[in-house]
Amino acid sequence: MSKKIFSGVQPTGNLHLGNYLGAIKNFVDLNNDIQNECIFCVVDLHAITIKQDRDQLTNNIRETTATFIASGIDPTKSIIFNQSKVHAHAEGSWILSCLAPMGWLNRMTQFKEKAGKDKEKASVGLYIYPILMASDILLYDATHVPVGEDQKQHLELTRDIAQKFNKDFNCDDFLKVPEPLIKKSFARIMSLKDGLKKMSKSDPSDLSRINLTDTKDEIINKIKKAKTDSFPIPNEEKKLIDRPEAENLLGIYSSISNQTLDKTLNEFGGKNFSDLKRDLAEILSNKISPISNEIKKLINDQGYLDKVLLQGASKAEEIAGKKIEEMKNIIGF
Ligand code: AQP
Repeated sequence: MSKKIFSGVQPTGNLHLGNYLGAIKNFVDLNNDIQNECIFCVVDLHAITIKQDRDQLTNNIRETTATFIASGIDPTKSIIFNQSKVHAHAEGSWILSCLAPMGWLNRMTQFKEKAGKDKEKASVGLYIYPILMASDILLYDATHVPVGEDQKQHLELTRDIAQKFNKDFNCDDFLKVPEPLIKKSFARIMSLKDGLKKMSKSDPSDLSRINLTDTKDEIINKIKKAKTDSFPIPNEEKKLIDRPEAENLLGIYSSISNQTLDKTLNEFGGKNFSDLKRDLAEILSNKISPISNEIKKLINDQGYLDKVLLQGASKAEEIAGKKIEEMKNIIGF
């Protein structure tokens, strides 16, 4: 069955292994299925919900685009563009924010995590971030949205908003209710320094994550320094309870080698973490180094990256521009 895919990544620098295994690797598989129509967005409007440096933001938009292409997304098959170039996203977001109740947004855990204790100082944009995400997805009639597990709640909100719009305006099925595509296992990659914290671009410690631009030596060093515990590796999944760092490293190994956790536990059960770390560093550098080299090459070709984004924006505008006009008509504008 053909799918209409939409997903986005924020150009906030330091794209990492969590972004790759949780999202971008799936984008590539979906791109490779000729039946699918895929749209991958560099969500720069989302990025400014937190203060950004001007030049850094411009570079990060290009670097995220380069990462998509270097990972295997073909810009001649899939649409790649940056969100701020298509006006309908912001317009749709306003319309949907007039319909989504505050109570729904108050439940969003990502806002609570990102705003932290000082939520009075967080931007209003950060609070309504999930509504902009709903607008992104619904404007393209996306049937499926590949995301990491951390975005599941936002996607459920998108579904609720679509249903409410259709009901409030009596326009059955006008906004398509999308399905999440979340990997069943290892959908949340954790920090290398703390197995209870998500691997994240904004973690102040670079040792907490494998960046997609890391060199082979950096990868080896980070895996060597990754936190573990003092017990040997078990051979059964149930023995990983309360061992988040062990579970994370074994999960990363399984995910990058496309094998089950059971198989990895069979391979390493009873061995020391130094054995797992040696093999993990090798398999990661074999996978990440070609992507990293390609990103560095593409970044030097700004003209090409800008052309990909411009052509993508023009195709995206055609789809989203039509949908927003229909939406405005339904409302009565
Ligand atoms: N640790 C993770 N494990 C699995 N998937 C992850 N994703 C992010 N972190 C992990 C998935 O990557 C996609 C793009 O994420 P994003 O850039 O839009 O925003 P994010 O989730 O806020 O990413 P970060 O790294 O955590 O950024 P900061 O530090 O700025 O908050 C999404 O599909 C996400 O699920």
